[in-house]
Amino acid sequence: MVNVAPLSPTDFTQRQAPPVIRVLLRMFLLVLMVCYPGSISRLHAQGSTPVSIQFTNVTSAAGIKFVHFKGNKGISINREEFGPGVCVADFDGDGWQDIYFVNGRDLYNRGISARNSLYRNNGDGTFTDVTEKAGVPGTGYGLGCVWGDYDNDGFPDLYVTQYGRNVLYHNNGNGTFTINVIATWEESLAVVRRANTGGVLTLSTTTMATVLSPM
Ligand SMILES: [Ca+2]
Ligand SMILES: [Ca+2]
Repeated sequence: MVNVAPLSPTDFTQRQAPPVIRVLLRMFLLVLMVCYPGSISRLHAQGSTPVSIQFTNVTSAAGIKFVHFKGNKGISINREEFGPGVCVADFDGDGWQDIYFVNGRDLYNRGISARNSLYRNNGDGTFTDVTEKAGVPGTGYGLGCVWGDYDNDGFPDLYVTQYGRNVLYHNNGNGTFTINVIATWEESLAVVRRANTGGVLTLSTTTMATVLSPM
């Protein structure tokens, strides 16, 4: 939906009114300018009032219950302060964007359970946690994520950067994923692009770049 800003009086004379009306309005505005200096600028100010945009927190109403666990023990270290990643894509091709949240882990053996979450967009303003069915809980302390269809099968695949080892999930196209690659370096950022690679998707992270060939 496009918001249309209100027209100022001079905008109206230039774009909307019929020719005869435009001439009359211009004459009227000319009289105003001569007889009442400053009146035109005041009319402009009244006609260009910015549109107020407000947001409402609908996280709970949308069914999203994900809470990030940074896993610190006492004072946080860098890894725990980097913050979680989130990435959005229509993983099941139904036309609605779905959300993947990356979570931390308990690295101090306290028995605290935490996993990443994939929320499928139901198309009615709500989401359903399909992580278990999809098989994408992550395999370690998560930092970032990115979607990209590296094998050109029409379904976006998921790459998760983690402390320890990264993981690449292949989208099977039926709502489930299969682990394809577990990289050996931890990264905090991943970028997928398809430029100057002959159609092959290139995955770049903060400290390395890997070309992923179609399966
Ligand atoms: Ca979808
Ligand atoms: Ca794919």
